[in-house]
Amino acid sequence: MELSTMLNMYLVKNGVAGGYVEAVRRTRKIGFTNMDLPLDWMAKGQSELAGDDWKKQAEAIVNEGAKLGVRFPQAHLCFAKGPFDRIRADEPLCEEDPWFKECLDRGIEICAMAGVKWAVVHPLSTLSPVGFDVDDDIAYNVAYYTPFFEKAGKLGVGIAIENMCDTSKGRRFGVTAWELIALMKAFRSDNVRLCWDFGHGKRTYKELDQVPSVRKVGPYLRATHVDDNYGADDLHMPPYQGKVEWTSIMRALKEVGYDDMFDMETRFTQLMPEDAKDLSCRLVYELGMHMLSLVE
Ligand SMILES: [Mn+2]
Repeated sequence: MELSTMLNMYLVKNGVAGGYVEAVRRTRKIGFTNMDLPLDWMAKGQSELAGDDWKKQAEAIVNEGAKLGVRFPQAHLCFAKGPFDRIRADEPLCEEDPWFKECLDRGIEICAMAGVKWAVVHPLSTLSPVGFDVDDDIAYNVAYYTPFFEKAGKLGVGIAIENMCDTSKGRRFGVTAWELIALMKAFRSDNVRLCWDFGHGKRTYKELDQVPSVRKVGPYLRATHVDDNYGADDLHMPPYQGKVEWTSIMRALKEVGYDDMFDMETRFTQLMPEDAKDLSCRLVYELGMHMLSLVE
């Protein structure tokens, strides 16, 4: 298991993303050598990857990484709006919007350019009239994602499907270990595996323990999202700031033989002045290294 971090700590300023090369440089300066490329911003029209010269821009990011000895083992592909935030699937930022599909496809190509091993996607939820029908949800995901996942496979990019969480608005698909494993198996491909977001796990299990689920997905786990919260809002705070059960999670990751990235997915720096971001990023780096030292 190695430490990595998503680039958002520097990439996002006041909620607006842009400047990947600068974010890579600053994140490297703190000590990180493994980075997670957030390729979801372009769907919102944000970042230099949203323009027509995206390939040139992506090359600049990859070249900067190579120059600094940085690897990009994990990435975020774009994710569609949740089922309760939309009426139709072809709304902007939803899976049937042609621009969204273009961004998903573009993201896969950028992952191939950057040597990404596991690109993370969110499960989709249907707007099925039956409601909460897991068979329907699995069929919907397989029909939608198969061409994208096959393209990723041909380019050598693995896909890791991430656990979601229910919200106050209602139940969604892809929340439990059981649902994720059933969905993964429906793709019938070694190139499709799982990502566990411990913050989403806390919001799902609340005062209950998410660790049995971490163990259950363990054999299929190829990516992680490390973030903390109090069991309600999706705060993406650094570990030990909230209620996530880190001590038993680290033990479980070791026991299942997890051997990919321990990937920091924090977003608490977005409103900070730039110099405070360096202090905060350093905190995340040191915390991550400390946590990994516990399971060496
Ligand atoms: Mn996540």
